[in-house]
Amino acid sequence: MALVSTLEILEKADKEGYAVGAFNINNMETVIAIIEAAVELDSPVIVGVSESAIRYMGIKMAAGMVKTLAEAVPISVGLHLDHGKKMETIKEAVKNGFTSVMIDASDRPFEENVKITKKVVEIAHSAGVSVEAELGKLPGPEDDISIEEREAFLVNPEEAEKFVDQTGIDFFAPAIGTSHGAFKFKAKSKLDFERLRLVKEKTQVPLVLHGASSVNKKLLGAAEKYGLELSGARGLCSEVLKKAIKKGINKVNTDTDLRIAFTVGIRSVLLQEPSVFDPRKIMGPAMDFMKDVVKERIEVLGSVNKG
Ligand code: PGH
Ligand code: CA
Ligand code: ZN
Repeated sequence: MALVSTLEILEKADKEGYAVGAFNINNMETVIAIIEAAVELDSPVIVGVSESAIRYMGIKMAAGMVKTLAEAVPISVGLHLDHGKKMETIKEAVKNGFTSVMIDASDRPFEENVKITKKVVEIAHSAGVSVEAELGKLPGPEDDISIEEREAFLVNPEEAEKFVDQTGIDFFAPAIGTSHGAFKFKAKSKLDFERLRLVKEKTQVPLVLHGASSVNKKLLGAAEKYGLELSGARGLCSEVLKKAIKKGINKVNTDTDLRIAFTVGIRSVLLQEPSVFDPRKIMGPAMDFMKDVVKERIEVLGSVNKG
């Protein structure tokens, strides 16, 4: 079917108490892996395109691939601009049929973030496109900061309420303790659930969890097997993620797990079969590894048979 409104996908998830995966794409193989996995589990799915992915493949290529594939399958597929920073990219995404955009002005002071986000809401809503925005920061564990400093990075629930009211955004990404990349936690994964509960109570909109990759044992085992150096890598475990979904998370962003799976797939061929030089034989296993990741995620998120 044609692309489906991201807001519609998320409002249904909110009402029924599950989450939908938003998976970042970098090339055709990622798009196929994500959509095939979702089709096989009859799950809705959101395809995320970042500004750097747009620089890599062009917005027309990204949007074209997703739209073409979405039209050929029976599940709901949303197309989302992830971490939009520039007004120009927001406008391009709206023009190219994205069903939602994220404006990420979370590094600006509150009032400025409100002003920028309001402008994006005006542009996007006039084209029927929904909007995500973020408050707080996602630090890396490599940022050597104290617990108090880390707390200060997290979303303030009162501010979240004001922010959602004043901007009119459709879904909201609160910083509650995750970070982007393969090195999220020094020890066991941990989120600020009380903060999440308050944000949900005060905003009443679908909530988004960034930096949600699992970097799980299976991926790390495969990485080690094929010589991908990832020592010390740690992601969000599925129990913690499931609890976050119970408390109001409806969109779960995954990029790092797919990057690891892709690289592991490529390495497995190149290491084991030195005479292979057919790109399809190199990329094929990478797609299979990514499909596995997407399926595993969909099962944890509870969106099986909700397609
Ligand atoms: C993400 C992805 N994209 O917007 O938040 O996070 O690095 O955990 O995959 P990960
Ligand atoms: Ca940010
Ligand atoms: Zn993110």
